[in-house]
Amino acid sequence: MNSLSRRRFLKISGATISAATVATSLSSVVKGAKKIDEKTGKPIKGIQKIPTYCDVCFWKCGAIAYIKDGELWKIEGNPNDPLSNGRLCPRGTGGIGAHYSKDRIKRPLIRKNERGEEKWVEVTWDEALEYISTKMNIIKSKYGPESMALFSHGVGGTFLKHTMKAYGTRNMTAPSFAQCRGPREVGFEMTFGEGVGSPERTDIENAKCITFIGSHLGENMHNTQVQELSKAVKNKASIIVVDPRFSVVASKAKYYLPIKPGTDIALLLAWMNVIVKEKLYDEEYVKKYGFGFEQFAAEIEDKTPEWAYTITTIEPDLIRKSAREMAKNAPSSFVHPGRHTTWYGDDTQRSRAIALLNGLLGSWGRKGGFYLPNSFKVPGYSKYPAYPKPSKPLVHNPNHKYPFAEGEQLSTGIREATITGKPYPIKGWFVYATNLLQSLPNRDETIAAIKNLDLLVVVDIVPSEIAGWADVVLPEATYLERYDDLNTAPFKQNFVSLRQPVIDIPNDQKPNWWIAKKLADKLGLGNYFPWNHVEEYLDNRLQQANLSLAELKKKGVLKGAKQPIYFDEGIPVDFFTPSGKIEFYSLQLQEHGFDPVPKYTDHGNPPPGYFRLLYGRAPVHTFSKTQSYKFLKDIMKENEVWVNKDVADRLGLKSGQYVQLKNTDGKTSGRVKVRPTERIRTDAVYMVHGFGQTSKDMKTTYLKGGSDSKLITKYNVDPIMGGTGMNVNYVTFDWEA
Ligand code: MGD
Ligand code: SF4
Repeated sequence: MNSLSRRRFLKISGATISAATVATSLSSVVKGAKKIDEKTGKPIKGIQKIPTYCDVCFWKCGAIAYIKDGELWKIEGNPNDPLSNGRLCPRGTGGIGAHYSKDRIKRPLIRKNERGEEKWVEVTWDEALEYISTKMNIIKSKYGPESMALFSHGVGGTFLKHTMKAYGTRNMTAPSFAQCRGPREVGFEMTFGEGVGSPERTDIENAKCITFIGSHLGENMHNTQVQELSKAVKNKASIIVVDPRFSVVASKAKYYLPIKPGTDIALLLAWMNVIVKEKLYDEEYVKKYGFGFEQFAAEIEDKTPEWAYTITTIEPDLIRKSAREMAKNAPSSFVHPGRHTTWYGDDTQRSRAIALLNGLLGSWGRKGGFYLPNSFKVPGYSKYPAYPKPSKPLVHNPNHKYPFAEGEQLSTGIREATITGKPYPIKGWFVYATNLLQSLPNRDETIAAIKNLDLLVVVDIVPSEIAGWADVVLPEATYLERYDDLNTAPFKQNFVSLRQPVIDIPNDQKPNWWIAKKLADKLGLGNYFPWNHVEEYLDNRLQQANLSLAELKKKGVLKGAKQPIYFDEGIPVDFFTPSGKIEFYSLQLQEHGFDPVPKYTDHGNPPPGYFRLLYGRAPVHTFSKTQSYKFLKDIMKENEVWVNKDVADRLGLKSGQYVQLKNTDGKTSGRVKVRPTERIRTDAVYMVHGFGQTSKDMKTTYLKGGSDSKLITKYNVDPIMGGTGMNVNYVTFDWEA
């Protein structure tokens, strides 16, 4: 790819992506399946356009796949889809790499040697499912069905969840709560009575001022939000960015605050201090909808910018100016809630401070702030039998140790139960589309848990690191080759969209619905799948909403009538908190022994010679998922470690030189290139997550770049909801790389 086409590829515009570039590189590199005409038995001639929705991340943008002479050619945004507006992000456009990945698993595998040795025998589907069901039946009779747990990330897990519930367990989790957005959801729920949800309900396009706290939109590429952000920038919205690293969005900022890592709560308190003291908040809104404002104001009385300066290193003048800027533009001014919010272990309180600041700005329910989303009502499948009731409680949070961890289950809680055997033993893990060695902190704990299992099944498309530890690996068809459940995510505009196969399955891979159904048959639970093909399931759901699968297959997305999304448009003002108001002072937190108004906690400094390890996203990759995808791999095949230029000079580190990072527990990252830059503070280093993969069968990704996950041995657990703060590790440069 020459530099011009590469630049064009990176631009978020399906329409501008060079189809010629995509097609030429593709045909010369790898072959996928051909779409065969059932009548002639030959590849279908000409171009077919098939709508579906993307799965390269969890945003679920509507897309159109192009099939040329029977081969998957390219994928663009579906112009009718409200999430993509006809454009995919670079990862979505590179999604065809999932189908063409050279590393794909072709047939089911059963482990030959010890766990983790990655030695397999290929088996038939019948043999693999027979093996799994036999083990699951033994676990059920010895320990009870609750001793099986499901780790599942993404919509593809829907049918496996159904099988697991029919089998008798409810221990089910994803890393997207305790390792990602959990604290944010809980912090906002405690304040406004509702979480932020996904897609986030931020009205970026209509905002006059947007404040980002470590949220690096543009590198963290959530398509709709990035499109809206470019509109907001074009409309001259003020951008305020708080980040120890000069991120891409910082380059658009009117005010950039290079904060000392771990001190954001102090800054948030100081901003609120300025806004309250200078009476810049929305008095009418706070009076009408707020609870406990006086007590809140008293708590932040002494949290002046001068106080915050000594903690955050941000000049008081900059704190005041940026606070006034956000207040001046209110209520079309909001502080972005972020997404990956598990940083230091007091993350619910930081998220609550963000929510409180938004409360002062009056942005909840307002245009240019947080809208109130709608979702398309499509009932569930109508003919399922009732599930058996588990006789044991969930294992993830025994005795409500984390009192506000009740919405979703804690992945690390299930891992802990597997290690300790308490409150009861967990003996089987079914892992769907989540690479737990990359996503859970402290690998040694994950491996210790795996060693206690009688059964580990992994469903993946490639031999990922977690697959390397499995007893059975089940190869799934990619999202381009299968149906999944409908997408009716709450958004500004209600809609329903369909994922459907756009190309044939190349080998003996199977879609998740087939795996779930066949496993249920083997377990004697076939009555839980009264449909023969997933199309019947989808049609049943759609018909109940007076829609048809045939129509959705043609269009990919169907939209409902526009509905109001702001308080000003007549939406009833409801806050589902105990007081029915925005809780500036939280009695429920107080009752559980937590601070009713967030307080700043010191998170320490790196020891001499060490740096705080920060990590994040790149626009062309999703976690550890896309590193083997053609095109995406070519654009970014390894990550780099960002280090301040002065520090690099002092340490004699050269640009592009390979080093290894070592943390205070002696764990190393693998080889990673140095990127000296002025764009990061001297006390931190930064790398993109998902690289440095150690699965030997992943020929394209093996030991490419450094792994942040291997360095995350320490984590601070959030006492409110059990999230794992992972920005608490310090690293130094290991010269022997
Ligand atoms: P990935 O690491 O991308 O995400 O954590 P995960 O959900 O574990 O792993 C996805 C797995 O799914 C890969 O093995 C991939 O090959 C497989 N896969 C891809 N497509 C398919 C498919 O179609 N079918 C099946 N069956 N499998 C498929 C994400 C989680 O990680 C999240 S949400 C966050 S925000 C956290 N981020 C994060 C971080 O930034 N740094 C560190 N160190 N840890 C983190 N943990 C969290
Ligand atoms: Fe796909 Fe990008 Fe949309 Fe995610 S944001 S669903 S990767 S197009």
